[in-house]
Formats: sequence, C-alpha cells, structure tokens
Amino acid sequence: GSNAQQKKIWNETEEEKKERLAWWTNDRFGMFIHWGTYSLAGRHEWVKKKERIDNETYQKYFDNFNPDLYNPQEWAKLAKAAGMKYAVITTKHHEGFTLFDSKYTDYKITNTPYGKDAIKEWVEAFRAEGLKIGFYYSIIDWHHPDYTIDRVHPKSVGSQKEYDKLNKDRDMSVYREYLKNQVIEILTIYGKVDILWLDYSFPGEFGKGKDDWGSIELIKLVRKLQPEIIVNDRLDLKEYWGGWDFTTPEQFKIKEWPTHNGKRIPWETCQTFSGSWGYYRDEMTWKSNKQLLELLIESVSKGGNLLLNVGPTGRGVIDYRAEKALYQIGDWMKYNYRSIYGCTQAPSTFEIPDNGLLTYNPTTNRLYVHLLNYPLQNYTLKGMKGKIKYVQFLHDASEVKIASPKGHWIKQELGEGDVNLILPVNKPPVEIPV
Ligand code: JFZ
Repeated sequence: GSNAQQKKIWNETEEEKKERLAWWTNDRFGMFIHWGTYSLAGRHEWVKKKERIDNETYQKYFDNFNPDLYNPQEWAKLAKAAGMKYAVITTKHHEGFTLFDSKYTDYKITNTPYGKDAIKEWVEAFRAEGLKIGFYYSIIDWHHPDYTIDRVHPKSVGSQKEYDKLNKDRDMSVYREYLKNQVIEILTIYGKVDILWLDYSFPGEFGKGKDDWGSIELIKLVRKLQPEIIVNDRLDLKEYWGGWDFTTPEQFKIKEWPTHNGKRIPWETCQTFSGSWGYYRDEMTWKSNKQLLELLIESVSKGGNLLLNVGPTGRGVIDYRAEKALYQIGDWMKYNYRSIYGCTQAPSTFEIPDNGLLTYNPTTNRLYVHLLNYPLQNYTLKGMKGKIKYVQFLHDASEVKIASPKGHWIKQELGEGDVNLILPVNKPPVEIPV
C-alpha cells in the first residue's frame, strides 16, 4: 500500500475516526485547568525553569501544598454554567508533581499536607455535572532524576559540556518506563477517560521526540487501554495514522482551518485568560469578555474547538476574574449556544461579512452571523441572495427584515446578489456585559 498505509499503527478508517471524535467536534468548548505546586509560587507554571530554582529550594511549594478550599464541584458547576462541555486537568505538569496518587513517585499530592488524590475528587465532580473529562500529562519532567536536562529552554542555553555533566548519571530509558507507568495509572484508575492531552515534544538538535518518549509504544498502549479516547498531537507522531487525533495551536489567532497532507484536521486552540497558564498573582493582561467570546466564535467559524484555561490558586480556588468572566460567557451561551454546539465553518458559498464571523450547523442548515460591532440600521450580506429564506435574531427569535432591493429607502449601492438586513437602531438589550 501507500506510504501512509504502511505507517498505520492501528486500523481505524477515516469514517470511524470521525465517529469517535463526533462528541468532541460537536461540543466545541472546554475548560483547561493548570494546577500544581507552582500555583503557590503564583508566578507562572514555568517558574522553576525561568528562575532556575533547584529541587531543594522548590520543595517549599510541595511542603506547603494544602488547598483547603479545593471543591471540584464548584469548578464543575462553573464550567457547566459557562457552557463548557468538557474539561482537561494537569495530572502532572513539567515540574513533575502529580495531582494523583501514583505508585511510582513520592513527589505526589498524597504526600503533601493536603494528603488526598485531587484527581479522584475532580473526576467524580466533573462527571457528576455531565462533563467529559480529560487528562493533561506532561511528558517533560523537571523533577525525575533520570530525565535528561534539556539544553534548550527559555533563557538558559548553556554549553554542551555543562549539560553533559548535568546528565551523566541520567538515563532516559528509566524515565521512559516511568512515563509509561504513570500514563497506565491515569488511564486505569479513574474509569473512562475521554481526552488525553500530552505535552510536549520539541524534536531537533537538542530536543526530545518520539524515540525519547517511546511514543509509538505509548500510543498503542493508550489506544488499548482506552479505545474511545481522543488524543492531541504532541507526541511527535504527526506522520503516523493513529498517532494523534487533533492538533493544538496555541496562543495565537488561527488564520484558517489547519490542514495536514492537504486535508482539514480536527483542531483545538488552548487559550489563557491572562498571560499565564498557572496562577499568576501579578499578571494583569486579562482579556475582555468580548475578546474571549471572539476566540470561541472564531474557533468555531474555522472548524475548531476552544479550550479556555483557568489557573486555580494554592488554596484551590479559581481566580475571581476568571470566575466572573465564565459566568458572563455563560449568559451569552444561554441564548447563543445554538451558534456554537454542532457548528462549524460555513460553506465557502457564504462570504464572510464585514466585521462579522459565520458559523454554520450542517444538520439544521442554519447560518449564524456574528456581528462583532453592532452596525447602524443596516447590514449587508454580500452574495447571499437566494441562499437565505428567513432571518432572525438568535437571542429572542425576533424577525430581522430583509430590505427589498427595489424602492428601498436606504441609499446604498447593493451588489447583484447582496442581501440588506434592516436592524433596529439600538442594539437589542441582551443583558450581556462584554
Ligand atoms: C506547553 C507548556 O509548556 C505550558 O506550560 C502549557 O502547559 C501549555 C498548554 O503547553 O507550552 C507550549 C507547548 C507547545 C507550544 C507552545 C507552548 N507550541 O507548540 O507552540
């Protein structure tokens, strides 16, 4: 067979894969949760690397980890209120600390003053709210004694010699086994897991890729343990069918639907409220509600999902700014969810209007026009004549009249196929602060 055929590591058809991902492509909106001992530092989840903190000094965050206000039911209720349908939590981030009770390390939550398995409680709470559950697991590990220290990371490029010395007693094959064992744990202890979010490969001269992680063996194991699971693309297996399910562009706006080998692929962008994934007390660049909503709408308008991140504090509470914004997003979702769930990019026969975004539900054949700025009195949909039967506002189902092109009082040049909508002068009061 073809090259791609030879590279198949498990025999799912394209149709079957589509089926397996159907709930996820339908649901569109999830909550990302970055929580670990770095939350106590309160200055970014990369603090250990950024400030070159050694294990001994970093230990204070472990010794003081005691989230007395941790109440995952509240988190789950918040996610649900925001209109999110799934959530992904860091079972272990790069710092190496596990929020679950692992047999393979002492560097775990059950050995902190908190003393309980936070993942167990989390899974129960999120499942109880009807949310799908996902596990983020960092394949990078800054704590494990056999993980070879990477030469290239922000602000710390040293000489090769220096790194050879640091790594002389480290053995990646031991770490590989550890990583595999922990992935087995998170995929067997907690029942069905809907998403696995592994993070991340950086193949290259100094980086780590599929051979370092044992990616092929690992993904086969994952598929065996959880046949329905949906996995991201950070194992460095992009060329392997079955090696990944969706791609994960980060903190930038997607220009268009991402492709691989010429085909549109499932994608999810993950985004932060402020400039950090982990709780960052002094970080002030918080996005506005309007910006956050646009991230969601824009993702769906290009066929993708949004995984919006919260970084709970060391006491186990979601920052009030994120909480407030999520409830307000929920207010919007309450009336507008129909333009998000089950929707995707509109067919190219529909031209994207000025200051607008289009989402489209292929099942109901409805087109949703998102006005990013409310225009004065009329709005032109170019090239849509004959393609639209009826127009209404989504929030209250009230009719939006289509101006008749002949004898229309608005003095405006209309193109042949253009449709002109007559809008109320005032934006209808929908009680959503943005
Ligand atoms: C990674 C982590 O380092 C970060 O702390 C956070 O967990 C985020 C979700 O994922 O950061 C990355 C990983 C990959 C890219 C960018 C940031 N990338 O491929 O562009």
